[in-house]
Amino acid sequence: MIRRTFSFFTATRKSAPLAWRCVRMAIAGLVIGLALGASRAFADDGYRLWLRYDRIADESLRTADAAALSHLVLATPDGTDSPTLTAARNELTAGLKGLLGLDAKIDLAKSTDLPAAVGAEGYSLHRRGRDTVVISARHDVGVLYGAFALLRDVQLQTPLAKLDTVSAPKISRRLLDHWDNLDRTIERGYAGFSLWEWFYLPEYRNPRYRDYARACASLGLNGAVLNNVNADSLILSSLWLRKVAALAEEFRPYGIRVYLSVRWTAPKDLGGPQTADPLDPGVAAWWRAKVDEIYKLIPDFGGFLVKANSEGEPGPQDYGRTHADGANVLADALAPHGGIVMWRAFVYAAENTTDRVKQAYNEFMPLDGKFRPNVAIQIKNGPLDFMPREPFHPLFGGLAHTSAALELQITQEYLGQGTQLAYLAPLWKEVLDADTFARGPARGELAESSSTVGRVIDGSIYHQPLTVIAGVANTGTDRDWTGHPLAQANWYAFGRLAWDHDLTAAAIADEWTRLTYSNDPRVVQPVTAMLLASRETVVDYSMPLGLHHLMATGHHYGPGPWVADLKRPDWNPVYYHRADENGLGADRTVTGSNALEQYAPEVAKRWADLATCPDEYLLWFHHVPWDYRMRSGRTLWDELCLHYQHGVESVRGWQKTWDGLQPLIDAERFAHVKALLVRQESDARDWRDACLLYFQTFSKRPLPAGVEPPAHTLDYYQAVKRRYAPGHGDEK
Ligand code: BDP
Repeated sequence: MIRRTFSFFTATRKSAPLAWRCVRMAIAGLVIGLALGASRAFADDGYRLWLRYDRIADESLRTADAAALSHLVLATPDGTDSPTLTAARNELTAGLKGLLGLDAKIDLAKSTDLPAAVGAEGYSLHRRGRDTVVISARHDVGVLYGAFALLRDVQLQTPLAKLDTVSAPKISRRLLDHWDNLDRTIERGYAGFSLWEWFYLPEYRNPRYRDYARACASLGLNGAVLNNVNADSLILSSLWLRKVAALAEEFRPYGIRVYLSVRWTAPKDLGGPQTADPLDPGVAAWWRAKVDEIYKLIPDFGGFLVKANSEGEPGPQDYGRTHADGANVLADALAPHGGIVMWRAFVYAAENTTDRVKQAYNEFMPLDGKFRPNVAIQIKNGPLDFMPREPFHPLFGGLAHTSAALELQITQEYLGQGTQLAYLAPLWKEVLDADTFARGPARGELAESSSTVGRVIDGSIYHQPLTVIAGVANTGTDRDWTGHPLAQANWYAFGRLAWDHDLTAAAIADEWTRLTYSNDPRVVQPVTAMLLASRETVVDYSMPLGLHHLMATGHHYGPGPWVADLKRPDWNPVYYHRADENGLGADRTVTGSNALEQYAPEVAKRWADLATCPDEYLLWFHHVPWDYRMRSGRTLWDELCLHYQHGVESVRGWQKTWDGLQPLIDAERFAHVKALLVRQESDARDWRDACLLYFQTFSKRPLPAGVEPPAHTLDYYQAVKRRYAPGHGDEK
């Protein structure tokens, strides 16, 4: 059509009368406009995430699926209807209509003979006869999860002939933590503003709240902490609790419970007792009354998340009390209602001169066993702070009498934020699959890799009753929810791993790509290859070989390895890389801070020895001479340079791959990702050049062959300011 119009347009010869030429040009313009408008209608803005339900093109597959699914039975022990079952029915109706053009008959029934493996939240999916599929569960929410799983199978074009699945989550609390402020900015949020429109609540409820809950439920997530860990006490005021209750109501049909971050001084801040000492009876009574008020409004309220005595936030230590004293006063108030406390282990203190990565372990290990059973200690995956790579946190496996919850970061604070592609499932799997060598009661004769972080947090090792996994959300008001179209994969992967941490990063990438883009192998293969390589690529061009925290100030976006002027020593990159004329890296062996002593002897021994320490953790644990011979046979300096170069080249490779996908991907998402990759390539070069020029002032060695010379001088990179980067503060 556009082609014909074009020839119509070019056929306008000079000799034609001017008026006639104008008419023809106007018609041509109109037709081109209509054609573009029509193609626009088919563009995909990403809002539908992985729940697209577009018609399956293959007719024989459609017919086979439609025959198998013409009758659906949703079975629970009492067989009665509920808002959650209505949500399941709506999903199945819309999904099957969209994917197959099918109007399925959906009935409710009583479930009988449920397999034990279904557990409290799982589901069983099986065929009955030729045309019926039964989704059964112990609770309605299990049916909802089963409905999403069935639709996923249809979307993935999995043959339904042998459908017979039982699936249940390994971890019971699977949460998104929103670092959303009440003014709707988001700490480390790169996809617009907060989804929660506080000012308009509780009266006006944006329909997007349901869409959010639905997306979470499709992955099996079951909770959301609504506000920033650097919390504002206002959230606990009676007015704001009504707003929270409205959100809870919107989320409830999808099985999402709400939780709140609380500020330790809330009793004082909200006009209660003029102290926040956890052992003060007035304070305990205030918390009890506040919790009772919350449960009156929100009967299924989940509990509290607390950041205390960390980065300037108040906490029980301000009153000479311990983290356990603090956590327990909240836990006692919540216990009668079934609520929990997630007490964060992300603590470090300015006045403490111990290596920062050791501080949380030192503080919490002496308290092991002193927390109430409804308290989980929420621990970031590594001992520092969501770096592109860290060894696992030694509290995993260390804490034996306390629930250890895993906190991951979905928002890419230190991995290119909303601008760069970094699929994080490989990072999370590295942690989940790391062997802690924990000596829990279950360890006995267990083989190596049986005490992984995954098995510690799911309760297999120490049998703690409370199991929690939380991901710091990457969602916001951007139309596609996550800013970078491919960052949706991180939300998806977090949810899938929260349900089952034994899934592989590759399997999840494959699923997500097929659901979100296409089942066409010409799309699936290259997109999953990019996703799977991306985290390591970001490591390569920013912080390879165990380097960490080389960030410029404020935004955590670009390089600043030279920064040495921040008020706390442990906020400065120089504190972490320790570059000098002898070499590079932090010595955390016995000759240095001995952070290694916090790990089980099997782990410590492996990482302490240069011969067995993996390259990935080398500069995390060792200060290594510039001429040290790496496994590759190259010197440390040459190896370092080549990692940076390799990172840049990988991004260039993706640019070519992505360009090749143009005919297969809708124009809108294609163009968006293409533009972001241009930016990523340029950012990768900045990282490489800035870091190598700076480290070269110590190594005094030339760049090895194959590494491109930097585009500018070190002074240039040191003067670069990245003003108003989204997510936090400003680098003046
Ligand atoms: C750091 C973030 C900071 C958070 C803090 C935390 O830079 O904004 O408040 O973690 O987790 O990664 O409390």
